[in-house]
Amino acid sequence: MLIRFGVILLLLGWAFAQGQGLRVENAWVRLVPNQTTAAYMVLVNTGARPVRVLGVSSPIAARGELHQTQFVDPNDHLGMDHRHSPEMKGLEVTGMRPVKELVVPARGRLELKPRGTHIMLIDLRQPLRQGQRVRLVLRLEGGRTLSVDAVVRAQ
Ligand SMILES: [Cu+2]
Repeated sequence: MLIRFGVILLLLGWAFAQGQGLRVENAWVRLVPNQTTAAYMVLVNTGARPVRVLGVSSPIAARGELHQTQFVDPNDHLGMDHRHSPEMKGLEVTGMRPVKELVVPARGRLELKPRGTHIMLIDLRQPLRQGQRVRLVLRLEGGRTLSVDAVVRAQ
């Protein structure tokens, strides 16, 4: 009886850890003729703790990366970095760089979007098709994963 109870607790703990209160909305992959594309989504954390995304992979690509778009103010002669500025008007996209992790705040959300934080899918195995369903696997801290169903569209 005690053992059975223990097993149920373990299963509950596992189920809780799997979900961890993280959910994904509106996931999509940009339809491009290139070998590399980007994926966007809204990560919603209903849990009381921040959730860290440490990596991403997909069966359609050789490699996935977490990226941050970089901006520069053309009027700023020091070339100041505005990566985290909420006010991005007038700023020019100068490139992007891989980041080690994305943090979804407790009871908050993180939007991956064009000109912002995004997922890079590198070396696509096949050309993308409009409306195609693509699986993305987010690797979370603690060795957990979250499977995401994204749709391919032009924008
Ligand atoms: Cu990128």
